[in-house]
Amino acid sequence: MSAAPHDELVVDPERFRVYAEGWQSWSPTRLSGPRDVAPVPASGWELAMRFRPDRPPVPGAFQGEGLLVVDPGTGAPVVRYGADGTRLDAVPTIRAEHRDGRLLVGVDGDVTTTSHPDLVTALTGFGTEVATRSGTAPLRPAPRVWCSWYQYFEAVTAADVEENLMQIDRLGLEVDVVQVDDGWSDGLGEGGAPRRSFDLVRLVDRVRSGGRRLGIWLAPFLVGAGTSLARRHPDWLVGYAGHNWGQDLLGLDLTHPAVREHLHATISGLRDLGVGYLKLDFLYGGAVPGTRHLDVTPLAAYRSGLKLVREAAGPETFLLGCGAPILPSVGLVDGMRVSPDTFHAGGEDGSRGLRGRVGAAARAWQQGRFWVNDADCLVARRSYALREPWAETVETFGGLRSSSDRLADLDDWGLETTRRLLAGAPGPEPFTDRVVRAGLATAADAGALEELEEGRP
Ligand code: 9PG
Repeated sequence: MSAAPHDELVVDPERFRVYAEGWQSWSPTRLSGPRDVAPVPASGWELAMRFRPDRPPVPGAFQGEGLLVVDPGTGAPVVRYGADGTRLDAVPTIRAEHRDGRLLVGVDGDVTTTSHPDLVTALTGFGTEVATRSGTAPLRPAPRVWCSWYQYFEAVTAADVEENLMQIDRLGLEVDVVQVDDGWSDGLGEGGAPRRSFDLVRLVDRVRSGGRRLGIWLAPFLVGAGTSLARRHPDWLVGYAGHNWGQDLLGLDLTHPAVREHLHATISGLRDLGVGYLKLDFLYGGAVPGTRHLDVTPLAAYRSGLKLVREAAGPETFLLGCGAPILPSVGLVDGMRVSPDTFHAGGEDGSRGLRGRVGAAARAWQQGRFWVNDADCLVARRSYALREPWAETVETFGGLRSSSDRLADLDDWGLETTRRLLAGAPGPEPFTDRVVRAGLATAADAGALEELEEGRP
């Protein structure tokens, strides 16, 4: 980016704090101080899957996507640099560099600069103003969810889901949506149909007969480079979107009429089956830089794709964004993952840390303003070494509450915690200022900072 100088701010070199909004759900978002070094990607896939790929971060600078807030630490007011919220398809990148008691702020687009008494007021005010200006509809309460991912991963079967459905009934857990995650289908690149062993029609029936809704995971905005779709329709693809499932990923051209038709058919097909909840994952793929059928910005393409999904899914379907650009998704999803995954396959010993904690804490101000915040699923089984601090994080910062264990395996603590967190799910209202403040304190604790995933994927 060519950042034009925008402001120069006098700060206390020992005490200043910077809040920098990350690009998408999984991007680092934290409150940094003079000694903190903002993370930079170590590889191309990390740039694609953790950052804004066409605005690579500069080492030594703090970078916010659409929002950067500075507490100078001198007693002077907090200064907020932010998108004005009327055009969510144009999100400015804002960089701040510390030089001897001055923060040099550069921007590459329209930014509004305002003063505020403190960080909490600056952030909550931004949330309210952007939501109002972009015309966000009233938020709906999030359902309580059971999710297959952090127990079964891609090996999930319909029988696993049915077993847990039975347990939900037996245990009387307050679950509204039973959500099947990745593993039920070979994805959009292979037509988006269920795997042969996965009888979706029967599952929808079972779930609905108990008065619940079936939820489904899908990654609608990208495909693997080795899939049949990618081979058959090179003109549907935009560009590199990282690496997963053993192959490079390519973003779809959401302005291409044939892609739109394919997406509409896939999603309205799920709706017709009776699916009432969609976890829309890897959404950043719709916003990758590149040439598209229509000459529009990547973010305009992204928003038009997400609007199409909403239309095809119907107004009653709950949409959860994941791996999704934050500001460009405002007003188009009901819930949003605001943090990277905390639990990883094979990570029972907790050695990979509480990765989701900092992001979920830092973004607490978004709850009830942009959407319902999803901090990620509770994992409460005894074998997970970090189950207690993770449950505490979800209880404090989770607006959407979900459980992801084989319920039959839970011990007394696990079951009691799962029951309490589901029953105590907050409404779609903003968290109190006290929670937002606590979130910033958590996000500023350098010892708690999540690190980028080493060696993944
Ligand atoms: C399903 C999972 C779960 C999970 C999502 C998302 O960088 N990566 O390679 C990467 C892979 C998977 C991932 C996040 C990052 O997890 O957050 O809840 O739905 O997909 O595949």
